[in-house]
Amino acid sequence: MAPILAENSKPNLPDGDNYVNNGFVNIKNPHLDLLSEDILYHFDLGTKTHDLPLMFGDVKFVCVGGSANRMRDFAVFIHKELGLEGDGNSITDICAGTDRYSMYKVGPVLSISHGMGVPSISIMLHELIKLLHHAKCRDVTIIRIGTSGGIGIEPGTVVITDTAVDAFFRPQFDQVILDKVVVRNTELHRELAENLLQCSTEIPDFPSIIGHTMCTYDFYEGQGRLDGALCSFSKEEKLEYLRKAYAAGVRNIEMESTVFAAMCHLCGLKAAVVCVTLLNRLEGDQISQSHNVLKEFQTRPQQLIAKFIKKQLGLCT
Ligand code: R2B
Ligand code: URA
Repeated sequence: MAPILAENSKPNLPDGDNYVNNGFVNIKNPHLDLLSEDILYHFDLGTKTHDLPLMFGDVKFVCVGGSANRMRDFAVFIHKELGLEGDGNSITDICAGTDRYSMYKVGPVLSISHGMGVPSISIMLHELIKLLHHAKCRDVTIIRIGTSGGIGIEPGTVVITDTAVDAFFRPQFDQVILDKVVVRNTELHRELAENLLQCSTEIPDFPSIIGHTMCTYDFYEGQGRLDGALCSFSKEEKLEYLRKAYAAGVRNIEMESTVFAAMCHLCGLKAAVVCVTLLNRLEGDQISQSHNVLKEFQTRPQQLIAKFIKKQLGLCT
């Protein structure tokens, strides 16, 4: 069995505060200084080929989400919401040289897709955090906007995550490094979550709540679904598990929040997770709402984040 190590989640800052490093991200890799060039391979960007401070130095908000189309839609939406000049539809994909991720910049907002699951978002986050470092960005807030399965709540509810938990309801992310398991803290920024909940009270069109979000490594067996290609448990066992999750404070299930929370926390990025629920998992497994309903649901986290960003920029009260 691999040794299990608990990682000190605090960076080596004098006052031990993760979020104090003159607002810069905390890169924790001494080897990076030895590179003559850093190639952000999956973004098709690099420190020698691109002027990263010029391209990204003014970024204050990074919004990440699974689908490339949704993150493009968000870029167009936030362009309109911020009242920026020009046609939002002419926004171009900064990562057009690769089809791994898409990235759009709209004023101080960066909108990036991360694909599905922990490995995909983790690769994106390594390169994004290095990008923010190379670009000398300061005081950046990062928010994952996504979809999820709800537990015991009305479909269409937006869940603002207070703590990301694993499939055993533990607030931790187990990162395998060489032949060891390193346990990382999945704390999210409490004040940011409360701030987002406060913003949500000003959007009466849909319910928003704060709760724990469970992150799994799979959509089917990993989330207790009965409708995958493989299933070895009964409906009663599934419901018992989901009810246990509910009792532990879990209100929704998705596939990226623990690694997102862990990496952002270690690097001192203020981070939040805001996901809409597409169904109530106590009622079923299949996502059977109409295309139009699902499309509208997916705009909900975007509406909330747009309101938050506008408030932060002093564009609304
Ligand atoms: C939510 O939805 C995706 C699976 O359908 C996954 O990326 C997630 O976290
Ligand atoms: N995304 C998930 O990971 N699970 C769901 O049930 C719905 C969306």
